[in-house]
Amino acid sequence: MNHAHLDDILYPPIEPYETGELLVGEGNRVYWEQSGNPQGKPVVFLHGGPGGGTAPWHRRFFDPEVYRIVLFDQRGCGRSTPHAGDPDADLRHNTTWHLVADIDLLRRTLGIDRWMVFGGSWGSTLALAYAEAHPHTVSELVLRGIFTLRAHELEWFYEGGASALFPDLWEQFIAPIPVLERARMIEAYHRRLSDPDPAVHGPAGLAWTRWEASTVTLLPDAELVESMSDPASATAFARIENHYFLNRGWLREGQLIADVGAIRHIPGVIVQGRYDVCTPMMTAWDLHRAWPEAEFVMVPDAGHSAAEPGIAAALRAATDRFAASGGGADSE
Ligand code: STX
Repeated sequence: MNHAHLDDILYPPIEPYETGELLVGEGNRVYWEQSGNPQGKPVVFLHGGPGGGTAPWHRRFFDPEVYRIVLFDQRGCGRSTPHAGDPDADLRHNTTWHLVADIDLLRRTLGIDRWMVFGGSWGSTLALAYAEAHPHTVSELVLRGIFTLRAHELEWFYEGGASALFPDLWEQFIAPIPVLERARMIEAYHRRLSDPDPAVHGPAGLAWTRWEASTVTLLPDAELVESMSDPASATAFARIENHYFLNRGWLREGQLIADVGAIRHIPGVIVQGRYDVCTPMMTAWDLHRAWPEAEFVMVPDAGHSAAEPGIAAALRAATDRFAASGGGADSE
């Protein structure tokens, strides 16, 4: 993806000062890295998908003089192993609650008492799940493109709603699925994505992933679509997302918004693009109504991606504001 436009909005590119692998159980190794100020205010970045992985530009939302920036690739994707793109990938030990436990194990391994939790899209889902389970470890929440995995959110994107806006791309999304199976797209895709034969899971992974990559920006971003189109990462992204959505994230319907009382005391910012087609604003609005203490920032000319200029600016403003309010690794 081309991020030249972000040079005027985000912090300059930086490299990690430390990287490592966390053994989280069942043979899974989770890649993590730290950048910025080793004595700074800790923040953990939760990437999207699930299955998306982190990228170097994700470090750039945080002032490197102020923040101790922790990025990690969730189980099965990015630089974590085993990789869900492998033909015989086994996702039984990859659920929301495994990831929540992994986040807290990483926190304790790094010797951090409390950290800011920053997540967009699926990263916002995971941030809410983590914070509601471990509220005492979270100093602030910065959430973008709110997604809570309710049935109508999944139906909107995968069962026809968004086809009203992207009928041309929807045609490509449904192409690998025979007509008689199209009433239940998530299940139909699951059958193909779990097939070990690359001739079966390969085209399905590509079509699933390209549907999302082509609809997450306000205007088409060919480089984003290309960057997600290599077979291993497209398969991993599609398999992990589809597995989570088939299982409704192992959440009760509406759980993350219903349980927001556990985190309403935590300073929070909700950033949402008006023209977000992947995770439409209805969910951010429902969260805002349930959690009125959090600052709600609606960006009127943006879609879903964190790289949209208005979204990136709002996210940086949020981390800058919390940086100014202080708080090192051990402060309250
Ligand atoms: N998935 C939403 C999500 O987390 C339903 C997400 N959407 N697009 C992305 O992540 C990428 C930017 C990784 C394509």
